[in-house]
Amino acid sequence: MRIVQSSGAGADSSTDLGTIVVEDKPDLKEPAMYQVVLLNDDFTPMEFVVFILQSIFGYEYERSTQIMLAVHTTGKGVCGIFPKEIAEMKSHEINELAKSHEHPLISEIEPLTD
Ligand code: TYC
Repeated sequence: MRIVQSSGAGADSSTDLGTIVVEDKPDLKEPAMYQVVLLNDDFTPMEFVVFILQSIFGYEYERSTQIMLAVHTTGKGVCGIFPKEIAEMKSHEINELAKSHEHPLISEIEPLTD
């Protein structure tokens, strides 16, 4: 922020334009991005994981099945990348839904480093 004192043409206060506050160009930064990571376990039904991926991330059935199978075979997998607050919300939603259905499914968030 800069403060600019401006006085008008004359010396008297009738032409004084007062003080102007000038905002500098805002320092805009890209938000830090986070991955929502789904962890495999031996008990959560595959259909429930597919349902989670469809309902929380909006993936089609086929894409949800691919992601679920990738997690099932490799142990974990990224289901989406979002600004921190959204990643936190989605991960929380997954974990709460899983708990309410008594499945051990867990998701985590991880900062995306470049
Ligand atoms: N491994 C589970 C099963 O065989 C399915 C599963 C997939 C569980 C992905 C969790 O994040 C997961 N029923």
